[in-house]
Amino acid sequence: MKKLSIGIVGLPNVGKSTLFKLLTKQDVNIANYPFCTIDPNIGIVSVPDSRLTDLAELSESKKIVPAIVEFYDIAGLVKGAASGEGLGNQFLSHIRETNAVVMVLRCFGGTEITHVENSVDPLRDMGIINAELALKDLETVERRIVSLGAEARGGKKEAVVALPIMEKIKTALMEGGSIYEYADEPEVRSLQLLTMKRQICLLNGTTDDVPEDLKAELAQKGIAYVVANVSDEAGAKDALASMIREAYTTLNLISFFTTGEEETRAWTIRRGAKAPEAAGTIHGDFENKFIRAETVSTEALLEAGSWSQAKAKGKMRLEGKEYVVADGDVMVIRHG
Ligand SMILES: Nc1nc2c(ncn2[C@@H]2O[C@H](COP(=O)(O)OP(=O)(O)OP(=O)(O)O)[C@@H](O)[C@H]2O)c(=O)[nH]1
Ligand SMILES: [Mg+2]
Repeated sequence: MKKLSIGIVGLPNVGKSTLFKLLTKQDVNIANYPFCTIDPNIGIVSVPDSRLTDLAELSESKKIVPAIVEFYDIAGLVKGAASGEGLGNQFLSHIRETNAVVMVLRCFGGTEITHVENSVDPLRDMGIINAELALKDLETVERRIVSLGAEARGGKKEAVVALPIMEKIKTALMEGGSIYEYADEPEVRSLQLLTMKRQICLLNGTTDDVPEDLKAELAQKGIAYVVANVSDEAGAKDALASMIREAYTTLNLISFFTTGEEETRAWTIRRGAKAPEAAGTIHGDFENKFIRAETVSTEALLEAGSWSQAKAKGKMRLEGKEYVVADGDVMVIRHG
């Protein structure tokens, strides 16, 4: 995976752009005005990882290249967006290609910041957002059913197979059910459905602002969440770092490192990836030409104090094509 990308969704005026600005330090349009964001803002955030600084120090690297996450800040969704309320739902296509969704829910109280539903109720808001995401998916699936129908009548075998699956997804979406179980169908994957993306909730407010019913629902659904008052820059910093880590965990991603005098660098791969696939993220050619990788855990390398010491102490392993890369592995790829 070259980079992880995350779409920020939520009702208008709940703090999406404030979060985005905090994450990316970009000067975007923030205002106490619903629909302040119209064009999507895209920001690149580096993944905080103290192992990088430690490794760079050991290697006396000239630079550090962290893993990055791309955040998409889009307009707010309202109830009825699918039928044209607010700004409609066209802008949701901007987050079609993201790997995950951060849903911002307003938990902070007060009346000075306008709430489009006129009251603070994050559990209700979560329902509104999920329903609108499902309606957007329904549009996509219905369009696909029409084209698959034509292909099936024309005798295309894949279409005949895909059609009933698509019908089942349509039913599940209409009934507000989960469609995760269809995630591995190739035909489904290519549609990049919004409700199939992993979600993380950003509860905007203080711990005391978070209602019990919301916590219970999130626990029941197994959705990871982070509580942060995004308008308090200093206070939210740690929470945002843990949000990015949460995204890694939720998406089953890990980092491996390369380190040398030139640079110390983090690479993002899916958990379970084997050494050649990891090599392929560094350079496309390395995957096929992979021979072996000298591998040592960050911990062991730091403890040894240098490459030569790690080797001398037998901490360095020569791993082949079947090696499953572990989080924090430091690797030197040998290729043909
Ligand atoms: N009191 C309080 N105000 C906040 C908090 N987070 C954001 N705000 C304010 O809420 C208003 C809206 O924030 P934005 O970040 O622009 O909201 P948005 O979700 O991007 O809104 P749209 O782009 O219109 O969908 C701004 O005036 C923020 O300063 C918070 O945690 N507490
Ligand atoms: Mg905004």
